[in-house]
Amino acid sequence: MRDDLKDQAVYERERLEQWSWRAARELGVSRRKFLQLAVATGLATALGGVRVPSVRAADDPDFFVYAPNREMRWERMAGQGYVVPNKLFFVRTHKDTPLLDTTTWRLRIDGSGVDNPLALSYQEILAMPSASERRFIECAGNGRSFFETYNGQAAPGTPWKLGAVGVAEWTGVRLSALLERAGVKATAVDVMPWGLDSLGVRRPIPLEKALDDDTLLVYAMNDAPLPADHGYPARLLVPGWVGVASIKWVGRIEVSEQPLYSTWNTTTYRLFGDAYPDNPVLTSQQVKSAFELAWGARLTPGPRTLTGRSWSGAGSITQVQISVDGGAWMQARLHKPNIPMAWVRWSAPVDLAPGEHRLRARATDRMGNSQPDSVPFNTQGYLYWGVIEHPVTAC
Ligand SMILES: Nc1nc2c(c(=O)[nH]1)N[C@H]1C(S)=C(S)[C@@H](COP(=O)(O)O)O[C@H]1N2
Ligand SMILES: [Mo]
Repeated sequence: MRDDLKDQAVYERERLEQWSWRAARELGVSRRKFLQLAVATGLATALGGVRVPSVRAADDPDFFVYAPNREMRWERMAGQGYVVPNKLFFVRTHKDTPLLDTTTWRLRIDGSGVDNPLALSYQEILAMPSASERRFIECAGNGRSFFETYNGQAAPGTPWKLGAVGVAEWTGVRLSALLERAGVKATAVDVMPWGLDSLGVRRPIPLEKALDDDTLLVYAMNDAPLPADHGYPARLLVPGWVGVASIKWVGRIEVSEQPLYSTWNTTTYRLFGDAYPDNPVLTSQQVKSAFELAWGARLTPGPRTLTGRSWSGAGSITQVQISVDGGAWMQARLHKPNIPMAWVRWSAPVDLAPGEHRLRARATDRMGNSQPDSVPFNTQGYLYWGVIEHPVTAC
């Protein structure tokens, strides 16, 4: 008999450990690694990692729906401006969308890394100098379905094609200004925004990233108050990084002199698998390209202009090439603006004979990263950045 299991805290801790070890094992983490992570995180990490079933719900014509997630349809971006309208922007929510009331909502900033812990109201934040940035937010799992297509191995999770990305103009206050107000110490190392959703999704970023000029606490998206699904009343924008860093429904920002951990930087959002013995933690997104076409689009044969967009978490795009049916690579024309950590629109003329075709696009970014032909598998299906064959039919 384990009497101590009657103590609720002990019981809960033990069950969480059992549960999270099972989950970690399913994800291919070694026991040693798991224990290292568990020690590092005090097991507070065990919550989360809970997988929401990917049910293809309703027939919302604007999205591919994997409730509660919604994938943008790339064909809807043809002829759009630089940003994705809010009503077309993809949604990735681990569990639920909390409906928060700005009259009672507060943003707390606290932890060992600040001298003046504080709690700010919505009004107080709106009264601070604002900053606006056009940047992408992209899910680390964007492109996951292509591991099945090209590596013959499906990874669990939402089977996104390329529509779990979007650029918006985000408006809010610089996180650096908030941290300064809270008296951030020179000895602080990590900054962890906490979501007010029921899972309390949270993931730390290093202080250096938190202090970047374009890292924002956002309260408006394309000039409208942040929609509930995108984090109302406030979310983080962490440019270039995996989407999960851009925590929605933020209620607390913890600043610490010690490294911080949660399940979202230990058991998930790392690379696990044979090709990644060190299980690197995910930070920047890779370089990717997408055509503004439906998957399997039907096009009229003959000459036409193909359009698309390319982006990278490492900087602006320097070159995009396209190829039809495995033929020679041709330079696409890049259209301004070409904003780092956002995307560039491009176009290229083609002449399609009647029949089925495979379109490929590949981009290179300022750091010289160029989309590869293949990508090694990782068990959670993150960061598929290989060149994709987009099927179309001219008829
Ligand atoms: N609190 C909270 N923040 C979150 C999430 C979440 O489930 N809860 N999902 C993250 C993930 S995985 C992504 S990709 C982005 C998606 O942002 P969007 O739904 O506004 O497109 O939000 C991130 N922020
Ligand atoms: Mo994500």
